[in-house]
Order: sequence, then structure tokens, then C-alpha cells
Amino acid sequence: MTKEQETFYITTPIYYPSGKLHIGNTYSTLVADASARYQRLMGKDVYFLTGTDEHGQKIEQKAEELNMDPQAYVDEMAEIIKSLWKTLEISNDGFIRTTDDYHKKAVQVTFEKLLEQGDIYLGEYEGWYSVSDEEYFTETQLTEVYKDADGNVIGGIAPTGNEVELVKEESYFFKLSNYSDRLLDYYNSHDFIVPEFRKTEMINNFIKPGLEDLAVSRTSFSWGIQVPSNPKHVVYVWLDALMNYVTHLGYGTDDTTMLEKYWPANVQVIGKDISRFHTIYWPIFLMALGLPIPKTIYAHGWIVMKDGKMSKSKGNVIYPETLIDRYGLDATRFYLLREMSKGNDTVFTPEDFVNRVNFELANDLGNLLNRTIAMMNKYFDGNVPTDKAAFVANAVDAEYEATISEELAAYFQAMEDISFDISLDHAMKIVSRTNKYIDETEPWVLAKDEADKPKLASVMYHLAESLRVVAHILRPFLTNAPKEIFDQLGISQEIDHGLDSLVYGEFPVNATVIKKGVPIFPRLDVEEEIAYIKEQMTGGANSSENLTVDDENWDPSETELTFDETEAIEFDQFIQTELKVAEVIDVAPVKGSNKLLRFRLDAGDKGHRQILSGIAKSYPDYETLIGKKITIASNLKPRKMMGYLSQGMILSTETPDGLRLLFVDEASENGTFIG
Ligand code: ME8
Repeated sequence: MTKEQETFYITTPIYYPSGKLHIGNTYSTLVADASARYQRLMGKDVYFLTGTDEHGQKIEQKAEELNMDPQAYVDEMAEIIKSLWKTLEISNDGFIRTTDDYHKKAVQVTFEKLLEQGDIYLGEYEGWYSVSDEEYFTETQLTEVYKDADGNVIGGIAPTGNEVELVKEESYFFKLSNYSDRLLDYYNSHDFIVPEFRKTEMINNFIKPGLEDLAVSRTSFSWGIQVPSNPKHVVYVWLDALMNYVTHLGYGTDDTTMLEKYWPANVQVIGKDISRFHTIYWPIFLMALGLPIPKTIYAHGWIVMKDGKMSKSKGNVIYPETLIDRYGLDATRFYLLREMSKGNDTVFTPEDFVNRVNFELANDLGNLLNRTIAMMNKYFDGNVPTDKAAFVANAVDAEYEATISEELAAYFQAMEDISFDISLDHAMKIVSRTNKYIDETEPWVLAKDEADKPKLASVMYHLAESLRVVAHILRPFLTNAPKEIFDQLGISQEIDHGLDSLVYGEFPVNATVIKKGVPIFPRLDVEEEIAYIKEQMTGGANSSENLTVDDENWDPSETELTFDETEAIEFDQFIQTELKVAEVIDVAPVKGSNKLLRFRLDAGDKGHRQILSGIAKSYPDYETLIGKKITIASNLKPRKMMGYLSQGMILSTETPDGLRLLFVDEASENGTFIG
């Protein structure tokens, strides 16, 4: 009877298709991919799932902004995300979209079951909601609150840095508190949350103060999965999203074969910001559904920039494609997986990127391969000596082999712990120790004396063998270089071997290396490449073609126009904004604010419109504005500011003396379109 293959189910968070993914977003998927590749090479039956989180207010708003049907929008975005994973050679087995029919039906079944069981009840939610995070907050959690003139809180900022809005709507609630004790028991009897400090954070911040009932449906918008028994409700996007991990395996459908085979997940990779959802709500939902809890939730830290979070407005975003196009996929994957330390944030800098790739890949690994190939050709006609009986050991051989075994053991331990920076550190230590071994044994000296040939054979064997082993242990991380190394060493068949049977000292017999080594990682010009990456981060000139205005009266160097096309919008998008002429009828400062002026305007509408504008400091003599014709964006959604409704935006420009309004000719009629 054959032994049944052990299964390994690993998942990534499912991504919001709300914009282009940067290197930070892609990190969760890279970690899961390296894990999946490793476990496959260790002989496990792996299922690796990723996907997209397509419902909710954020996506609905995004589609609205683009004047698109939400389904058409997510269809387009899901394809873009899938193609990014292809570029990164992600080895996922499944891809779930929460708009997939089977998922929607299974979530409906789940919701009705929870309702029937009494875990969910109908009530009314009144409180704060961050659309960017799709998350509820209590007022005390807000890091900043905005008040109107009467001191009422009318807005604020969530701990995530995103704005919140007041939500008051009928909602179903999940009684989380019923499960607090069971959850704590589970935490205490399992290594559920990795790294462990996140567990303490969850207990102290959320469980100990008492879990509040969670609103699990929304009624103020419609882009979501309908509650079958009360269709004006859509399921809260996080309940919908978390369920993906089991609906993809067939939960809530007639065929649960996959669920029985792979659930509970071995590892669920997430970013630290979504720990609360995965380590509190998710296990509680599973308990309520009678399903086992995943073995490990692995919460990694964030990739941040020197000046904080990556954001387009700061001009510090770096996209994976930028690095891959110029430095290749292996260098990009290597850097990200090598640099991030378990659970902590890591700062991305162009300097670190270029230096890592240069020192470790081009210098250490690339040189080791080149030197080995060159010497093998020179001293042994390219044929790797493998007849150990004919070797004579060098003085350092025993110590060298012992070091390699130690590094290998440490590598495997770190792989099991998903501490990939440490695994890669051990792999690179084998490389640098081997380069040192060359210097210690001086093969070029041994080659001078025929009597030293058995010693030289031992050296050359160790070099080839160490490279074989290194290529194997890099396979979870790099998708091309290991194969290149095997090919150059003349052992292409190694690609069919797993890591579970890797033993040092088993270099295949009869291998002949290639005649001339080909560099696997070209050396980078440090200054040039640092400058290049920096330029890409700010959307610099290189990121799109330079546009030159050509006219004999102009000096082109003065008129060269450069802009980042990735930031450019379509003409269709531009014309969606209505710009109009408006006359100032009245203007007054807003009580309680030293920034805002409240304008009453005639913009050709039936009545007057009110717009609040943050230009008070620049116009202490604001009364002089009455009767002036200014410019406004007129079709923005009305916003509440300091208790007043603001119906549009007044256009202004920055000058050394502060903000200046854009005035138009007196002759222009109120309400005239600008464009
Ligand atoms: O949160 N560094 O999706 P998402 C590292 N749809 N990781 C980062 C990062 C950074 N700078 N920025 C973002 C969601 N991430 C939900 C998940 S799962 C049932 C639903 C990570 O697209 C972030 O931590 O906003 C998260 O793990 C992932 O990107 C997806 O974020």
C-alpha cells in the first residue's frame, strides 16, 4: 500500500481590484508562492489559492468614479491582477473571484444558516465606517475627529489613516461575544498566530475589552451578495471575502471533496493590517459553522518607504513590473523575499535593492558559478570528477563540509518556520563559504603539480556539488536561475528532483559542464541604477517617452515636456468633470475653522449653490470677492464639511503669496462650461 500524500493548503488574502498593485501588495502572494513551491518540492500535495475581493462600497464607488458598471470594472481588473501573477510566475492552483457564482451561492447559504442558528440578528448600526478599509470603527478608536460649529462629530480619521463616514442603517449583527472564550482557548492551545506578538495585540486590544457584535450586512448600497431572506441587505464584504477560503473548496455546495481533502488550511498568509479579520472574525465564523480552524495565520509586516507608507501622492510608489522589466524576475523575487524580516516592516530603498542584487546574486553566486565552470573546463576538460575513492581531502574539506551541513539544516528549519529572509541568508552563506573555500584551497596552485590532482578533484567536486545544492534550495524563491545553474553544470535532470531527497555529496556521475559560463545575473552600475529606480518612483522622465515641442523659435531644451503616462487619464475621464463659471454672491468665514470660507454662488443653477473652500488664510479681505467670476468643478458629490453641505469645488492655484482663485472674464455668463 502506498503512503497517502500529505496535503498542504495555503492561501493569500484576496485583493481588492481597486487599483494597480505595488510591490507591497504583491508581497503576500510572493510569500505564499515560495511556501507552496517549497512544500511541493518536499513532496506534499499542495493547493495554493489566491483571488480577488470584488464586492463592497469601495469597489462600487471606484466603478462609479469611472462611470462603469461594477461587474464590467471588476472583470477588467481581475484580468489585470491575473496577468500580474503570470508575470511574477506565481504557482497558484486556484483563483477565486468573489463574484463567481459558486461563491455567491455558498455565501448566501452560509448567511441563512447563521441566521437560522441565531448567531445573526437584525438591528440598526449607527457609527463610523471607513470605505477604504471596509471596516467599522467606534468613535473612541478614531485618531482625529472633525466637529461642526455646535461641537457634533461629523467625520474623522481611522487608525489606518483613512477617512471615516457616519453610517446609520438597518443591519444584521453577528454575536461575536458568544465565542470569545472558545477563541481564547484556541489561541492558548495552538500556535495559531504567527508571529506571536500579534496574538497579544489581539487579546489586549480587542478580546479583553469585550468583543462588540459585528454588523454583517449593509443596506445603503447594493454592490454585494444579497441576503436571500431580506434582499435589501447585502452581506458585509468581509464576511463575503473571508468565506472564499472555504467556498473555493466547495463549502456550501453539493461537492465537498476538496474541502474534506484540504481544509483546514495549513497556512493563511496575510498582511498585518488585516490580522483582526483573520484571527478574530474568521475563526469565530468557522466555529459557528462547525468547521475546523486553520493551523496558522501568518501575518507579515509591510514594505514601507523612507518617508512612510507608499502612496501615489507622495511619489514613492514602486511597482513590481518596474523592477522586473529592468532587473528580471529572479532579482525582484529575491530582493523582496530576502529583505523582509518575519512580521516586521521593512524599508525599501533603491540602494538596498541594487546592492543586494549586486553583492549576493551577481558577485557571490554569479562569480562562484563562473569560476567553477571556467576551472572545471581548464583542469578537467569540463567533466565533473565524482570518483570519491580517487580524491585526496584538503585540510579544510572536513570543516567545510560540516559548515555546509549546518547551513543546510538551518535553511530547512527556517523554511518550515516561513522565515524566508533567514532561509535565504543560510543559502547565501553556503555561497560565500564556498567562495572562501576556493581561496583557501587555491586550485590554481594545486593544478600546477600532477601529484595534487586528487586534491584538485576533491576541490572541484565540492564546488560543483555546493552549487547543485544551492540551486536546489533557491528553487522556492527563484524561478529561472536554479534551472540555469543545473544546465550550466550539465545536470539538467536535477530539475525533476525534489528537496525532500536532497543530500550533500550526491552530484550525478558523468556530468560535463558547458564550455563557457554565461553570467546569470549581470552586474549593475550602482549609481546609474539607484538613479533609475528613484526616477521610476516619482514617475520620472524615463517612465514615459519624452515629448518634445519642435519649433524653430523655441529652444527645445527649455520646452521639453515630460510627464508620466501611467498617471495620465483618458479624455473620457477628463470630460466627466464639469468645470463652470460661477459668480460670488456672498462669502463668509466658517465658525470654528480658520481655513474655510463659505461661498454662495450663482453657477447658472436654479438656486444658489454653497461651496466651502479652504482659502480663508489667503483671502483675509474676502468681501472683495463678491461679484467676481470664479471657476468651479460643479458635478462633484456634495460633501458635508463642518456641518455645512459643500456642493462642488472652487478652483485655485498656489502662489508664493498663498492660494489664488482662478478668475474669468466678467463677460462670461454664470454657468458657462469651461473646456
Ligand atoms: O485587505 N507591504 O485587500 P488589499 C506589504 N481584500 N503588504 C501590503 C502592503 C505593503 N506596503 N500594502 C498592502 C484586502 N499590503 C482584503 C483582503 S482577504 C479575505 C481580504 C497587503 O488589496 C495587505 O496587508 O487591500 C493585504 O495582505 C494585501 O496587501 C491585500 O490588500
